[in-house]
Amino acid sequence: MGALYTVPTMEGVGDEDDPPSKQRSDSKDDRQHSTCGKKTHLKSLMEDLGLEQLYPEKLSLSIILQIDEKTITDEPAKCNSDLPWYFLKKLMMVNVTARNVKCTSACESNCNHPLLDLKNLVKSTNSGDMLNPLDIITALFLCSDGFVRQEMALKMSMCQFSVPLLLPNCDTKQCTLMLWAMRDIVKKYRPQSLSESKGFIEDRIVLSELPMISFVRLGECSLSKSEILNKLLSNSQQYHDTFVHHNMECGDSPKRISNGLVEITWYLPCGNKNMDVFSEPVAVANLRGDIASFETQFSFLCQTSAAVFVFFDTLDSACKLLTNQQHKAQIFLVGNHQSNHFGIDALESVATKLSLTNSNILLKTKRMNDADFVKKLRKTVSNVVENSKMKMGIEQMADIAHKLGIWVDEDSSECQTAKKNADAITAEIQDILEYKEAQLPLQGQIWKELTRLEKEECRLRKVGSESIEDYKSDLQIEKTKLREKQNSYDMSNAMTCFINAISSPGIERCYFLKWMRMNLDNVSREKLSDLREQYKEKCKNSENKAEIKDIDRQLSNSSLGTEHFFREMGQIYEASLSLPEKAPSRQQLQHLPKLCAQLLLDGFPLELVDGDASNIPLRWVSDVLSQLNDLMSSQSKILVVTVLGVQSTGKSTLLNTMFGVQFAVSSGRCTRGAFMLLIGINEDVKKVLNCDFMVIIDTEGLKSPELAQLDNSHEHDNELATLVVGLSDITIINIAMENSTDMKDILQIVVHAFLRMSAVGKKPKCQFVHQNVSDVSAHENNLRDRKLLLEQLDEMTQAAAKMEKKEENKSFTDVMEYSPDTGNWYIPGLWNGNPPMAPVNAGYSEAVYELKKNIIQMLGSCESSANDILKFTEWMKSLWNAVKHENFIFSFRNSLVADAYMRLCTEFNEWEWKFKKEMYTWVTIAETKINNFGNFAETSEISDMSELLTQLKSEAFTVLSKWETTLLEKLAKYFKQTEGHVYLVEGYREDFANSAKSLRREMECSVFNQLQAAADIRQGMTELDRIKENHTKELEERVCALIDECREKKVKMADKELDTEFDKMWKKTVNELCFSKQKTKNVITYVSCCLRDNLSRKGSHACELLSQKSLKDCGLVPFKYTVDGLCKQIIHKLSKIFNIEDHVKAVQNLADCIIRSCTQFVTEKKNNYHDTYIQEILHMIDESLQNNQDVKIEIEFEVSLKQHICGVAARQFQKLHEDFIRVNDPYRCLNQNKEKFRTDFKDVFNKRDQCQKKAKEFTDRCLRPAVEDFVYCSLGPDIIGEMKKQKFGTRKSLQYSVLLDLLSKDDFENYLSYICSYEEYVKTWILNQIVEHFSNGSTMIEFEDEHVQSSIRSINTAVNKAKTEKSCNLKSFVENVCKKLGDKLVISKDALRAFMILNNADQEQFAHWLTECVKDMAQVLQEKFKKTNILMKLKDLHVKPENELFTKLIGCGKQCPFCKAPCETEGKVHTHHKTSLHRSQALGRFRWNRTEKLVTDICSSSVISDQSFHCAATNGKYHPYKDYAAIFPDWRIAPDASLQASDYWKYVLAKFNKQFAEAFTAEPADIPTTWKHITRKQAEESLSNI
Ligand SMILES: Nc1nc2c(ncn2[C@@H]2O[C@H](COP(=O)(O)OP(=O)(O)OP(=O)(O)O)[C@@H](O)[C@H]2O)c(=O)[nH]1
Ligand SMILES: [Mg+2]
Ligand SMILES: [Zn+2]
Ligand SMILES: [Zn+2]
Repeated sequence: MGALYTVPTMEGVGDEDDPPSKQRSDSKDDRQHSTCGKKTHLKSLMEDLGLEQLYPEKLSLSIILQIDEKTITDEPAKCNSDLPWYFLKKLMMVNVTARNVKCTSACESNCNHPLLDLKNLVKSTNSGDMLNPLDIITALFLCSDGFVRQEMALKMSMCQFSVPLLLPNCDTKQCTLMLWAMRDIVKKYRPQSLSESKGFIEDRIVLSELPMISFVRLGECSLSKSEILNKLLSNSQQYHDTFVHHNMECGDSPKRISNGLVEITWYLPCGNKNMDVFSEPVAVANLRGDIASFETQFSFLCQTSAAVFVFFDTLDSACKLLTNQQHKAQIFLVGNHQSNHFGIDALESVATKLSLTNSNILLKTKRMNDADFVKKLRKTVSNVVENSKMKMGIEQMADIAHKLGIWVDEDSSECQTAKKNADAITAEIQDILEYKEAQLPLQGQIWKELTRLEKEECRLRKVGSESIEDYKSDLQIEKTKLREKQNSYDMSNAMTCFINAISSPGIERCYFLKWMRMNLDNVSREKLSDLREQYKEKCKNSENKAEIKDIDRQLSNSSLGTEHFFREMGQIYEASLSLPEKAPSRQQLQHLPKLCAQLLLDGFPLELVDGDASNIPLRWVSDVLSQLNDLMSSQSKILVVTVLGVQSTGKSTLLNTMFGVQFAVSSGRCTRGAFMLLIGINEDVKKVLNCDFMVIIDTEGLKSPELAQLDNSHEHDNELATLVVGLSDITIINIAMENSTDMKDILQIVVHAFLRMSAVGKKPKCQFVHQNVSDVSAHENNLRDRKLLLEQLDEMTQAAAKMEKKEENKSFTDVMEYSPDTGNWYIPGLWNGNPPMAPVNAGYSEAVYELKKNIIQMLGSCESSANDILKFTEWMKSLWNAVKHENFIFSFRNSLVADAYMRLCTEFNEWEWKFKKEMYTWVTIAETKINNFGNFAETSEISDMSELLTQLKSEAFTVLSKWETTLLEKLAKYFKQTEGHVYLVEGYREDFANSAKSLRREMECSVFNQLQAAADIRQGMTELDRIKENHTKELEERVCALIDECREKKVKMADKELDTEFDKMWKKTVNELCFSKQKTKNVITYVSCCLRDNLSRKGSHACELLSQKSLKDCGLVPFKYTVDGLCKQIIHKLSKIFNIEDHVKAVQNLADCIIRSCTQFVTEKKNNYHDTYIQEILHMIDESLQNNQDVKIEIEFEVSLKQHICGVAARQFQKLHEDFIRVNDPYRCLNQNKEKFRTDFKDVFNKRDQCQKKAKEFTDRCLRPAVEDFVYCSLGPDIIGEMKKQKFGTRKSLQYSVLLDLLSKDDFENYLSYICSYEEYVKTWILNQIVEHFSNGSTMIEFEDEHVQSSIRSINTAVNKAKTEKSCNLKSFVENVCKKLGDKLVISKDALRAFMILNNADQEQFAHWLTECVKDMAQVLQEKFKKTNILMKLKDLHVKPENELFTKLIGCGKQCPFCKAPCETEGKVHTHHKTSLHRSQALGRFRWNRTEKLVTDICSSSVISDQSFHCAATNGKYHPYKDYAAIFPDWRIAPDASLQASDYWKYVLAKFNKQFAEAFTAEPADIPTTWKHITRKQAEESLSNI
C-alpha cells in the first residue's frame, strides 16, 4: 500500500487524510505487528473493534435491530469494541451525533488527575489510541451484509452524512461500488425550474442522473479538503459536517483502513434562490487518501465525474498520474499558496500539459480567508454543474466499475437471480389499476363485497321485515358464491412467480422482496408522490371534500406494493378453504401461511388489517400467526407496541426511528390498514422484559373528522383504533396537531377504544407523544396543557361511556392507568432546518430514544399481560368479531376471558363445596349431640337444652364466619396471582364476593333452623321418654316379681307355662299402666297462623283474600293460574296487542317452579313437624317471587299460590307429625318390645348365660341402625363430591353435557321435555346421571365401607375405653359406651331401654362378644347395602345429592326473556344473566301472527337487528330489540360472534321442525336454507364454541 509514495511526512499539516506511511510508523501499530506476527491492518483493526467474527459481511439486520441491554442502558462506550455498536445504535435512531464515538476510559483517566502535571497533559491530548470514525464506518460496511449496508446508507443519508461510494479493502486492495447499499435512498428536491410551479422531483438517488463533482488529494495537502467540502455544502445559516474531517471528535486519529474510501453525498436544492447553494442537484464525491496510492479509485472518479478537483501542495512527480487519465471529467487544481512547498512552476507545467485555463485553477492566497475561498470554489462548482453535459446515475457507474476491476455489491448470484425474478414481475406493469385487476383479482371488488357481507351479517342493517335467519342464511349463501367466484380464477402469472420467488431460500428471498419493493415503488412513485402531495395540500383546506375523496380513491388505486401481493396470497388461501379438504388446489396452498410466518421471523411486516377493504382476512392471518407460533420456540412471549394518531403526523417515522425498522414513510396519506412486525429480544434482557419478541404495529392515520365525514371512514377509524388498542400492551398516541378541536375529535376515537378495552377486562397502557414541540422547557410549560388534556380526556370518557352504556366510567383514569406527568412526551421537529438538505434533528432522535427507553421499561414491568402469539391471535379474532358488531361491549366474546372465567368458577365452586361439605358434617354432629342430649351425650357440664342450643349456635356462627373470611381471602388471593389472565375477570370479582356472602347468609339461616328444629323436637320428647322410662321400669319390676314367683312355685317350668304366666302378667300390667294418649297438634292451625303473619305485611286486601278460603280446602287440586274478574277485563283489553296466553304461561311456569321446590322441601323432612319448616317455605316463595319480578303478578295470585302450597304442606306435615306421634307412642313401643321381655324373662328364669345373646342384641338393635344412619348421613356429600368431579364442575359444563346427551339420544320427546319443562328434565337427568354413575363400579361400596369401618373403629375405641373405666354393672358399662359414641352415632333410646332390662350379663364377656358381633355387623351391613338399589339409597340419604347438584347448577334459574335459554352465569348473585346458547324463538312457541308458522329468529341476532318486540314487560308496546336492555336490564344478550354457536339449535329445529309445530299446534317454520346443511357433527362442534 502506498509503495510509490516517497515524500517524507510533514509534521503539523492540517490534512485529515493521513498518508499511509504515517500509519506504518505509528508506534502502536508496530507494537501490534511485532506481537501478533502477520496480522494485517484490517485484521488488527477488526480485532480492536471486536468485529473479527463478523467479517466479512456476516452482520445481519436481525442482530442490529434486536433489543438488548445496550438498548435500555445508556452507558457510554467503555472500550474500542463498544464503538461499532454505539455507532450503530445511534445511527439506527438517525442520531446526527452517531459519528462522535469515543471511549470514555481515555478521557476519564485524564480527568482523574487532580495534580498539575503538564507533561501528562500534553501526552494525553494525543489521540493516538482513538479510532477514526471513518475506520469504524469502513469496518462496519465490510462486516455488514447487503441489507445492513442499505440500512446504514439510508440512515446516514438521513443524517446528511456522506455515504461510501467505493468501499476499499486494504487487505485485498479490492474496492467495491456500493450500488445496492444506496438503492434504498430516495430523495426529493425542487430544482430551479420547478420553483414556480411548486413541483418537485422525487427519485431513487442511484437512478438519478446527476453531475458528480469529485474531490481528491494529490500528495500532501495543507488544505483540509473535507472541511472545505463541508463548508461548500452548508448554507450560510447552518454549518453541517457532511464529511468526517480532522477537527471533529477523533477525526484526527490516523486512518487505518479507510484510505481509498470514496464517499458520496448530494446537494439538493429546495427551490429557494436565496437559500440554495446550488440551484441544481449535484453529487459530491470525496476520495480519502492520496490518489497516487489509489489510482483505481481516481480513474473511476475521472470517468464518472463531471469535474475532479485535485487538492495539492506540491505537484512535480505526480503529474503523470493526472495526465495519464483518459478523463471525461474536467480537471481543477486546487492549491494552497500559503503552503511552504507550493511551487508555481510545477503547477504551470502540469496545467499546460492538461491544457487548463485560469478558471481551472484555484489557489488559496494570503489575503483569502476560508469563507472567501469557499465562495470561489462554490462559484466554480456552480459553473460546472450548470454547464456540464456529463451526468450519470450511480447505477450506470457499475459498468465503469467493472471495467476498472472494481466489484459491484450487486454482483452476487442471489442478488442477480432475485433481481431477474422481480423484474420479470414488474416489467409487466403498465397501468397499475389494470394490472391489479388482471393479476390480483381476488382482493378487488370481490373482497370488498365479502367484507360488506361479513359486516352486514353482524349488523343486519338491511334486514327490514324479513325473517332475520332467512336473511342471514341468504347472506351466507352470497358469501359462499363470492368465495366460489374467487376460486374460479386460476392463479395469475404474477402470483405464481411471486410465490415461487418467495419460496426460494434465505438470502435470495430477502433480495427478491427488496427488489420487488423498490421496483414497485419506482413504478408507482411518480403518480403516488404527486397524489400524496396534492392530498396533503387539499387536506389543509378541508373545503375540497369531493376532491380529497377523489384523490384518496386514486391513491388507493394507484398504489401497488408487496403488501398487495401478500394480500392476494391471503385471499387465495382463504378462498381455497371453502374447497373440499382433499381438493388438490387446496392442498397446494397449505404451505402459504408457513411461508409468510418465516418472513415475519425474518423481520418482514405482515398486513393485519387491509385498509382498503377495511377488514382482516381472519383465517389467513390467524393461520400465519399459528405457523409463526410453531416456528418460534414453544411459548415465546410477546409484547405489543402500537402507534395511533392522525394522518401524516409521522407515526411511521416515529416507529422507524425508535426501532430502526422500515415502515413505509412518505408525506401525504401513506400507510393503509395496520401492519405488524417482529423484533427479537436478546437473551441478556429476555428475563428482564419477560418476553422473547416485541411486536410493533403501525397503523393507518386516523382521518380528521372533516375528512371522515365524506366517506364514513369514522367507522373504519373506530374499528382500527379498537383493534390495535386491544392488541397492544402500550399504545403510543401521536399528536401533532396545532388545532385543538381537531385533536379532540381524534382523541375521542382513541378514548373510546380504551373504554371498550377496560369494559372487556383489558387495561392497555398509553403514552401521549406531542410532536414538533422543541422548547427544552416544554414539559414545564405544558403543565397547564396537560391538565387541560386530562380534563378533555375525562370529558371524552364520559361521552364514550354514554355511547357504550357504561356510564359508571367517570374519568379517563377509571378506564386506564394514566398519569399526566409520566404519560406525556414532547418531541421536537424531525428536521433540523429545511429539507431536503436538513439532517434529522439530534433533539428528535434523543427524545425518541428517551421515549423508547421508557416504553421498554414499562413493558418490563407489565408482567401480567405478557402474551404469546396464540393469545394475540385469539385477541385479534375476538376484537375483530366484536368490532364488526355495532355494540362492541355486548358483542365481545373472547375465549381467553371465557377460559379465565371458567377457571375462576371451577375454583370458586370447589371452595364453596368444601364450605358446604364441612357445614353438613358439622350440622350432622351437632344434631347427633342434640339427639343424644340428656341421655349419654358427653356434654355433662351443660344441663339445659337451651344452653346447648345457644352454645351450638355460637359455635356455628364462628365456623360460618371463619368460612366466609376464608372464601373472601381465597378470592382475593386468586386475583393477586399473575397467571391465568385473572385480570380479565376482574369485573366478576364483586359478583363472586357477593355470592360468598350470600352463601354464608343462606347457610347460617339453614343451619340455625336445623339446630332449632332438632332441639325443639328433642325437647318435646323428654316427657315422652320419662313416661317410657317409667313404664319400662314398672314392667321390669313386674317381670322380676314374676320370676321370683315362678321360681317359688316350681323348680322347673315348661316353656309353655312360662309363656302363659308372662302373657297374664303383661296383660295385667299394661292394663294397669296409664297411657295418656299423646296429644297431636293441629299442624294446619300453625300453618294458617304463619301464613296470615306472612301476608299481613301485604296489606288488608291480602288478608281479606286469605280469609275467603280455609286452608283445609287449599291445595287439593293442582294449582292452575287463571285470569279472572277485574284483572281479566283489563288484560283482555290489552290482549289485542299482546298475547295473553304468554302471560298466563309465564305465571303458570313460575308457580309450577315454586311449587316444585317447595314440595321437594316438604318431602325431605323426616322426624317431627317444626314451625321453622313452614317459615322456610314461605321464605322460599317470597324469594322466588322477588327474583322473578319480570313476571307481572297480582296479589290474588300470590295469596292463592301461598294458600295452595301451604295447604299441601300442612297436610303433609300433619301426617308427618301424626306418624311421629304414632311411632313414639309409649303403648306401641312397649308392645313392640313384648317378645323381647318374654325371652329375657325366660332366660333369666332359666339362668341362661346372656352374654353372647345380649351382645348380639345390642349390636343389632342399637348399634347397627345407628351405623346405618351414620352412613346415610355421610353418603350424600360423598356422592356430590364425586359427581362434581365429573361434568358437574360448573354450570356451563353441566348445560353442555345435557345438550350433548340430548344430541346423542336424538329423540324428539326428550327435546320437547327439555324445552317445556327444563328444570324437571334437568333434575331427572341429574338423578339418572347419579344412578348411572354409581350403578357401575365400586365407588359406592367404597364410600359405604369407609363409613362403616370408621364407625366400627369408633365403637371399638369406645368399648375399650369403657372397659378401663370400670363400671359397676353392665348397664353403666353400656351407658359408658354410648356416651363415648355420643358425637357420632345416634342410638335409639327405645331400643336401648329395651335392651337394658333384665340385664345381668358379665361385663368382660359382654365386651368380648360385642367386638365379635360388631365384626359381623360390617358383613351384614355390606350385604344389606348391596341389596338396596341406588334409587332406594338416594331416598334415604339425609343430604340429597340430586337436589344439591340441581340447585347449585340450575343457578339463578333465570331464562332468556326471549328464547328461555337458561342463564349460565355462575354464583347465586350476579349483576347480569347471560347464556351463550340462544335459540330460535320457535322453541319458545313464537309464531307469525298471520301464517301461524313458527318463528326461526334467534335472539342473539334479533338484538342486533332493527326489529322490535312486544310483550307483557313492554306493556304490549313495540320496543326495539337493540334496546332490549331498557326492558330487561339484568340480561346481557350477546350476538353469536362465531356465527356458529347457535348451530346446535338450528340443527335441532331443522330436524324436528314438524314435530315441534305439531307439539305447539302451529305451522312448521320456514327453515333457512343453510340450516338444512348443518350436520350433526357441526351441531356437536358448535357446543364447544360456547
Ligand atoms: N416537518 C416535520 N416532518 C415530519 C415530522 N415527522 C415526520 N415528518 C414527515 O412527515 C411525513 C409523514 O410521515 P409518516 O411517518 O409517513 O407519517 P404517518 O403518520 O405514518 O402517515 P400515515 O401513515 O399516512 O398516516 C414524512 O415525510 C416525514 O418525513 C416532523 O416532526 N416534522
Ligand atoms: Mg404511516
Ligand atoms: Zn335468548
Ligand atoms: Zn343468572
